[in-house]
Amino acid sequence: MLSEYHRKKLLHHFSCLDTDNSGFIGKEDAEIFAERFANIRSATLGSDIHKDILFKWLYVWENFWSKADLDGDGKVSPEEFCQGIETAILNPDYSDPLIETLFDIVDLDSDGHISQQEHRLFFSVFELDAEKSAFVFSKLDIDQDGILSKKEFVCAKREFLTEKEPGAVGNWFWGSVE
Ligand SMILES: [Ca+2]
Ligand SMILES: [Ca+2]
Ligand SMILES: [Ca+2]
Repeated sequence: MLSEYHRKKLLHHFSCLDTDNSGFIGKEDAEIFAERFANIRSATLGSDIHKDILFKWLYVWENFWSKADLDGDGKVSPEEFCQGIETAILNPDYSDPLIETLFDIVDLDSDGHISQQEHRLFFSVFELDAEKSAFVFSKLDIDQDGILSKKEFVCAKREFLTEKEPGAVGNWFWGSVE
């Protein structure tokens, strides 16, 4: 059973991913994220850059998100989403299968870490409060060196999914849960 806070956090995450506000996560949401990430890289639709990003997002949809579609209607409901994550994190060795892809997408200049500017753009793509980006960034930047290393990014995202109660740094990964 998910704690009340955990459930609230996952539902917040769900609403970030359901970017067309259909009430479900679907392939369309993956396509929208690909388009937005192409836009911030000034890549036109249909360009190689857009195709590459779209490929990554469709990979995420087909191999991970859609796996939570228990009733097979082609879309993931909030209940299916919470249940999918709850089941996945029961494994004590749970490692986030999306993290590599997400890190690659967010690391716009491919220099191996996330800058503050990249983080702000990441928040804008997910329609999270850009004002909050600097605050969240400083929370996640554990060693305070002004960049998010892959390790800092990975740990925070993992904590977001697995931590049951408020207080963990990673709970901030997708902005304010409130
Ligand atoms: Ca479904
Ligand atoms: Ca970077
Ligand atoms: Ca850092």
